[in-house]
Amino acid sequence: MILTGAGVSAESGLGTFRDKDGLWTKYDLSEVATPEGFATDPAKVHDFYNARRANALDAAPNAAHDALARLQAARPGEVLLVTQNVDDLHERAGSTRDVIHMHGALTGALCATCNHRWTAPRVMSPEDRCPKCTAPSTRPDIVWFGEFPYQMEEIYTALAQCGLFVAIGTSGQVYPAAGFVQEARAAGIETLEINLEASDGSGYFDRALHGPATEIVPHWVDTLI
Ligand code: BV8
Repeated sequence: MILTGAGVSAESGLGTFRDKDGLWTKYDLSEVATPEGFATDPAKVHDFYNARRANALDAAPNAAHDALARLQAARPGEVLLVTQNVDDLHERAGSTRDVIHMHGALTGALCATCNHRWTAPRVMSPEDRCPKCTAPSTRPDIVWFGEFPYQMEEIYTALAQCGLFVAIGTSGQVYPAAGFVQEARAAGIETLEINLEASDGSGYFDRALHGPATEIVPHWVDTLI
């Protein structure tokens, strides 16, 4: 099982959150990534995600995304990609199955009234009406702080059964994702961290490969394949 974070998309030009001049240094997380923030100022939240959706659509997958797609192709059904990222670069690199977006996706829209889901338009606004119930309560299909991540049952089942747990490009500060390495260790599963540098959770990993994902991941995948 492979958990990816913002670091895997960093070299595609998409900002990370907690690095120098990361997203959370420019925006107040509580205003743009919480249900309370959305209730207070839906236009500000839509603007935040409209900008990220545009960036993601203009970005291209990088060698790390490509290598992970190659690994999945070489081991069909054996490699589950759980991503904290809301961009679709894994899919655009060719990872079409066995990808779980535990924090949602910029390509998704959700109705806060009837829970209907549809493909998000490039630009969303608070005035948009739900295609199903017509309520003006559309939101990005993103998991905000304080909300329950998606497909946790599936993730914990895979985590308990996997032969190797790898975290790529994540600072290990956001739960429950940050706790996966501890679950793996408790189950006696080998753990590997691939990151630009040691993260907050580095101490929990058996092994670590540090450096830019576009250099480390393709080489690691080649040795695996
Ligand atoms: C939950 C979507 C219950 C939005 C995100 C008080 C009240 C309520 C909740 C809490 C609380 N206190 C704590 C919590 C829990 C909270 C939490 O953990 N808060 C943190 C801040 C303490 N978590 C939640 O609320 C979660 N829900 O707890 O529900 C529950 C509990 C148990 C089981 C089930 C349910 C919901 C969290 C999801 C929030 N939404 N994203 C959006 O994207 O706009 S999280 C946000 O952080 C991002 O989405 C991102 O995915 C995520 C993690 O960040 P990273 O991906 O790690 O990115 P970061 O910038 O931090 O790090 C980048 C890394 O890359 C660095 O290590 C860097 O070195 C490396 N790097 C950089 N460049 C490269 C590189 N590596 C390789 N190559 C490079 N070139």
